[in-house]
This record gives sequence, structure tokens and C-alpha cells, in this order.
Amino acid sequence: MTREEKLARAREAFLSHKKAYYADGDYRGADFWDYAEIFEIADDLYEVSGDKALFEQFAEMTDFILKKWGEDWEKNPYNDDIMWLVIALTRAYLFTGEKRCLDLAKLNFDKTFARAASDDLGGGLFWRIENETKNSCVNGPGSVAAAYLAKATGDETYWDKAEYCASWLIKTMFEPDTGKIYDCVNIKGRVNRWSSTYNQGTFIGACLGMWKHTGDETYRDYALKAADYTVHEMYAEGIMDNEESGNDLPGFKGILARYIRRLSAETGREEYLLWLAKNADSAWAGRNSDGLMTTQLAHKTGEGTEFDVFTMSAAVSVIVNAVG
Ligand code: 7K2
Repeated sequence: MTREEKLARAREAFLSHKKAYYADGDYRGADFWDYAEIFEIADDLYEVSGDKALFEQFAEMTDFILKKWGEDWEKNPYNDDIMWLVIALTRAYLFTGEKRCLDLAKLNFDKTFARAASDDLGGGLFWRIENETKNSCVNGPGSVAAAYLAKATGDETYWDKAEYCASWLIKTMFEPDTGKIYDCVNIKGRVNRWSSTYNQGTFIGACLGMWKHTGDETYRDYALKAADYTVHEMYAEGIMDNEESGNDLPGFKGILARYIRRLSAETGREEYLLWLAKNADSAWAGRNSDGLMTTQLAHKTGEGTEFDVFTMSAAVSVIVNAVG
């Protein structure tokens, strides 16, 4: 398949999902963090296509965010949720120059970082306002968000914050021999060693950001190690056919996909993108007559419209990011 063909497929997958769920800035059924990650898929599509028609959608979605969640998101107890939306909006700002995207992202990053960072457990950010656990799912996105803000604002202190989150992740959640990323540690120091696609993905993103900024290749090697664990250990080079249950898991592999694309582009290691493309082909082959695809990428998707918006977004991200 040529890049043009892959791009045509990506646009079609994105539009089918949009047609099923989108109206006036809203993705029907998406809560705060689902919404952020679906916004990121639009960011991804812009990155691979350069298609300026997406700017209108970014503007509508920003209007919707302001209407639904306001300017200040501190009522949301999940620090990770806020980091995800900060990333989505800062990326949109970097494409469009829309100042209000950056203002929203900066305000909410700053407040969240201030409430979540502490010396407990060797540093890093707490997951929620109760300050009971420190998780990969907030520190990976925290580092990525800070790196984007550093780029968007030119304020170097955001690099210190990116490094603060990344170094805690590397020290506490990363298994250097295997590349596995643990899920979290509670305030008593008990570590949950479960690994997931989204944490593998944002760890890769955090390391790529630090590598590009510092030139220290150790970070690149950590990112490659985490990708190797994902592709070889979690999936044995095969299709991602899991994460079907719960509210959160079905969207996770969509997050991984964007960092696999970045890793492949920034290191020149094509094998990761080829694996992603194999997953994209499998998902696309299983689409239903509305062009919707479920998160189990080796499964055929049934007919009907009552599928969850986030569950149906993961394959779209895989297909968009497989364009490379
Ligand atoms: O325990 C955390 C995390 O460490 C773990 O990986 C996942 C597994 O569950 C939660 S994170 C899920 C949250 C994401 N932010 C929005 C919340 O509504 C959601 O619970 O699923």
C-alpha cells in the first residue's frame, strides 16, 4: 500500500467514526478523558495529512471544551485526565497558533502540576487529588505535556517539569532489563506491576522528548526497550486483540499507536511502524458496514450503532498513526 492509499484509508476511518458520533464539537458518549484522546486522534490525522480542514474541527472542539468544562478544570479529581487534555490542546496550538488552546493548556497544566507533584515516593505526580497513588498514567502524560508546553511557550522551566516526571518514571516504574512499565505505586510503597499499552506508549513519548531535548541517547534506548517489550512480549509481534473490557482499557492502544509512530519516525526504525500497519490492516479488514471497528483488532465488528465511542476510536488511531 502506498502512503497515499494509507492516508485515504485513515481519512475514511476517521470520518466514519466522526459520522457515527460527532456533532457541534461533541463526541456523543465521550467523557473528559475519552474526549481528550479522541481530540488527539484529530491531532494525529493533522500530523500525517497536513489537512487544514481539521482546523475547523479543532475550533469547534475547543468551543465545546469551554462550554462543557470551563476554563479551569480543577473540579476534575483526576490529575491524569487534565494532562491528557493539556496534551491534545497544546498540540492543536502548535498546528494552528490558536492562542486560547495554549492559554487553557498552560493554566490547567500549571495548576495540576502544583497540586500533584510531591517528594513522597521519590517524586513524581499523584494520580488523583486524594494523593494515594503515583501512577504511570499521569507521569507519562505529565512529561509529554510539559515537553509540548516548553516547545509552545519557549519557557525552559517546562523542561525541568518534563524531566521531573520522566526521571521518576524511569526510576520507579521502568524495568530496565525488559522494558516493562509498571502501573503505579501506592503511598505505602506497594508497586502494581501490571503493564498496559497506554503506559508503554506515554513512557516512550516521555523518553523521546527528553532525548530530543538533551541529546542523551540513554533516553532513546529506554524508549526502544519499552517498545520492544510491547511488540515482542505483550503481543509476540501479532495483532493487538485485547483490552475489550471496562470503560478505560478499550481506548488504550490508540494512545500507544501515536508513540509508536513517533518512535519509528524519530529513530528511523521501520519495524515498529510495520507492526502497527499490520494491526491497521487487520482492523480495517474487520470493519462493519458503517466503517466502525472495535478495539479487538483481530475481530470482525458487528452491525449496529450502539458501540461505545472510545472503544471505536482505538482502531481509528491505529490506522491514522500507521500512515507514518
Ligand atoms: O488505576 C488507574 C491506572 O493506574 C490504571 O492503569 C487504569 C486501568 O485505571 C486507572 S486510570 C483510569 C482513569 C483514567 N482517567 C479517567 C478516569 O475516569 C479513569 O478511571 O484502567
